[in-house]
Amino acid sequence: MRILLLYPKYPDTFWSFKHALKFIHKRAALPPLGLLTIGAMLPKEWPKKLVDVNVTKLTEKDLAWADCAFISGMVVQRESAREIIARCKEAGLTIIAGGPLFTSEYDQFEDVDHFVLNEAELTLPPLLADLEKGCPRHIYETSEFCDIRKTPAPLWELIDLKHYASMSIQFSRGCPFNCEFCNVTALFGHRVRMKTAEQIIAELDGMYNQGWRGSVFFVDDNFIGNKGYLKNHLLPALIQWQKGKKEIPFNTEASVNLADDEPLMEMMVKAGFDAVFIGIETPNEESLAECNKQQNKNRNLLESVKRIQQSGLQVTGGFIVGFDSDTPSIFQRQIEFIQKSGIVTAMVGLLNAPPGTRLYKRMREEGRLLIDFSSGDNADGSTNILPKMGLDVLREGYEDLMQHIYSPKHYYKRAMTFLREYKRPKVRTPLDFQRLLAVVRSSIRLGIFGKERFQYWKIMFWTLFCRPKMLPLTITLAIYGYHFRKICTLKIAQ
Ligand code: B12
Repeated sequence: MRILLLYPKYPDTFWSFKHALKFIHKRAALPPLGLLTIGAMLPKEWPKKLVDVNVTKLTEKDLAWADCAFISGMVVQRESAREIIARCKEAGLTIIAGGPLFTSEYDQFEDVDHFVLNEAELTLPPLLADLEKGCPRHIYETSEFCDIRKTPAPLWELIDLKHYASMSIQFSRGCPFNCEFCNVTALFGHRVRMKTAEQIIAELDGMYNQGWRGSVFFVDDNFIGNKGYLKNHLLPALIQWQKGKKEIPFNTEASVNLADDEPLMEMMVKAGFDAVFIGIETPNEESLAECNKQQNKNRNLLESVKRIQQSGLQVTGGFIVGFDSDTPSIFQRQIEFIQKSGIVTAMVGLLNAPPGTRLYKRMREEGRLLIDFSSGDNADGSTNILPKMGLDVLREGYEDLMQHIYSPKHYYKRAMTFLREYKRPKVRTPLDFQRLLAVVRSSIRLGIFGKERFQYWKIMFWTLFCRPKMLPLTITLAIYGYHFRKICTLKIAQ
């Protein structure tokens, strides 16, 4: 069987980084790791071609070549997934779909022949066996969680690495916490399942041997879900792996209790980590209690963020407005928190209730569910629930908040707060030709033609004189700011 592995297009969103990628001539932020992993699970002798439509076109020739299409995607990619499915159907291919989009809403896709839902480690082998017997079913699903120590390494050779700004790798799945709005535990469970340090090293070797020298994102739901294994096995192995090489910068996602563990932060920085995404959600203690965000409660969140930044890890953060306990004063409180924290990349969204979450169940019971699904884009200002403060007040407050924190004046002020606090990590993103050109491109686009030109040169000169080694990071932050402002303008115009 000739297999086409297909990854749909992202819309222009906060996380697409579309407007920032242009500066470094990259076509997408990250590769489709799920599909690369599926590729490695399929029989070796089946010829495979991966088309990520974020980086290249799906041509008629591709469709004519293949017998079967394997499609992946997240909810946010549903429109493009529909178009791709229609084209595959027209071309007469057998269509097999899996991944988060289809696990959440497979009943919306009539033209798919076989759904391989949940974790493919468990649901793909029965499909392959049934295909061999000539009697494949329509749906393969499971309520079990697999042992990811048996997950094969992604087939990096299926993609052209140079089109991506960063690579990704997955060490663990699942999260020990139980936040009411989060679907991670519904999708991946409470128990943190981990790959072995040896598997991770083999995966890193795979991409390194393929020529990759840029940053790597550990796409774990909570990287510090098992601190013991990290300290005793994975981090020592990563520290060892970096030796004798041009070191690779890592980043990941973790819970805020990372701030309580100085030795862990030190080891992470030593292993090459320079940034971490944290679900801060809200400075409102009642809202944290309402959504059961235990790990954020009863602590000085601002101090925690500072401690992490001072250890050498940039904090990027997720924030939510629209909890039942929020009053209209929340917008100003969030603004003050975000500005003081120096969290430059602050993803703020309205509270949503994705299917499968406890919040979804509660909203349905309370008759407050507006639609059955959420847009899938956390930062588009939409929600599928009726908020206590009223939709209009929430939307208006949200738009003002976003315009405030991403206005050049406040964005650059926040960047400066961060740069003052941040301990420069020892591993630096390698400066390739495109990154050098990005310096020129940003000085022209932001420094000459941009609305932010005054703030741009102010921060550049400040960095040059006060923290010269941070200059590449300052340029990156300026470019991100440009992307975020474009997204805000776009969403507010809609
Ligand atoms: C990395 C990541 C991203 C990257 C995307 C990188 C990329 N190109 O894929 C970035 C940072 C850009 C991102 C952004 C967002 N993400 Co995201 N992201 C993740 C994360 C953390 C890891 C995904 C991953 O690579 N996993 C590793 C691979 C190996 O696993 P996998 O893709 O799930 O694949 C397995 C199965 O799903 C299945 N499978 C996958 N594809 C296919 C295809 C076929 C044919 C088959 C048979 C099986 C199959 O088999 C694989 C092996 O088990 C997940 C959480 C998670 N733990 O998965 C969230 C997740 C996928 N993201 C999610 C969301 C909502 C978003 C955002 C909308 C908002 C946000 N959370 O911030 C944005 C939107 C993106 C955009 N551009 O607008 C949701 C998706 C929910 C849904 N039902 O669609 C998840 C599940 C997190 C969550 N809490 O709900 N994300």
